[in-house]
Amino acid sequence: MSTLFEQRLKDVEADHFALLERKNHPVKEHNGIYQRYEHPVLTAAHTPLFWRYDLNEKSNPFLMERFGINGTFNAGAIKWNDKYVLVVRVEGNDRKSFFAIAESANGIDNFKFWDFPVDLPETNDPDTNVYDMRLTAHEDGWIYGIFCTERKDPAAASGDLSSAVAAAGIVRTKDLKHWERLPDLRSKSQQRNVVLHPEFVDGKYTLYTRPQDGFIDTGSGGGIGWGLVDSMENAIVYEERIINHRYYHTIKELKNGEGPAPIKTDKGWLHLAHGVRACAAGLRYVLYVYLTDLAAPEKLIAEPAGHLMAPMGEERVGDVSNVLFSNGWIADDDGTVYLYYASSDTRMHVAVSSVEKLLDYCLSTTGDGMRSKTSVETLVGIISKNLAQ
Ligand code: M1P
Repeated sequence: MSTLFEQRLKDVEADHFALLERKNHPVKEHNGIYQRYEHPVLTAAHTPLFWRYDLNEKSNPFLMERFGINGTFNAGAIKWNDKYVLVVRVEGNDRKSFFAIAESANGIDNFKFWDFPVDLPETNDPDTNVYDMRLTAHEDGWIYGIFCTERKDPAAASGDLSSAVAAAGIVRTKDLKHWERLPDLRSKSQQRNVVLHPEFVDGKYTLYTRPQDGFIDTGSGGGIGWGLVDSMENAIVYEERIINHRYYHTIKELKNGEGPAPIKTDKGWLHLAHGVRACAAGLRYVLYVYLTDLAAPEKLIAEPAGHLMAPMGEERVGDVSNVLFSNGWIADDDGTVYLYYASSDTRMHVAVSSVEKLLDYCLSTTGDGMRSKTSVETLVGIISKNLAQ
């Protein structure tokens, strides 16, 4: 007769195997811009069993989880050795996030985690929590990872165990295995959602920033900023200019932030970002795109009104509900774009589009006129054109 351990192991292994081998199929969606897929590409249940369980019957007779995983989300992305590779924010039940790499041959299913999480070096001021890495294959030959590093606010009143300070941590690698930690970005304010532009601009490294007054509130700062930096080994942003603003009564009236590094196209730099507004249900995070000038990437060319993607169905529910967030996408040589997005700080999904479609969306969708009247004018223009045909 088999033991409880053996029975459970068989069951757990069978379910894990089935999950990792499961095929993903496009769902019927009619917007014409992108294609969602039926299943999330990564969930907590995708993490290896040998992370979560002690697989020795003697020391774990009930086959209990010894290291619980709460979520797998907000992943950076890169094509590497012909594989679609995600640097995933894995959050344990202990609320600490760390990075782990998962790869897939086709970008839409069968993602598998590498055996060990990323060995992320610390600075002299250890991070309490690290998350949301943006990857940039820079023209200087390095792959940079910029992430949020969070530490307790040293100025917090005694008894305040929530106030934190957010800054941009920086690592670089040539093989995704060995990561060199560089000093954190220095700037005037706290930072989250910092992203490195892939090319030099005026001979300098260029960062998309998100200056913020506090840990949560962007306050008088806010908007997606742009700052030039002399060296990534001692990165200091002296001046930040807001290049993508927040506006009253829009999807980004409360805050916004750059997503992954922008994609270079013949019509300009294609950007993906998140916008946040407050409502009775709390904060609502959606994804939007905008296009900037090829020669002057800080200059806005086009920005369709409203969101590209908003949470729907099961995406709306999770650890932090009503959130879509993206910090990774991959553009293949044939122009296919794999947009990796997380829902509700819980799981990872993919939506597939193309550079051509996203450019058409950007350039042919009317921008936000900021009033109900202007929205109706846009709609009437479409109706009249269609009915006249
Ligand atoms: O919980 C939603 C998101 O909140 C933060 O994003 P932002 O800085 O724009 O508010 C981040 O903590 C992000 O990780 C999280 O998904």
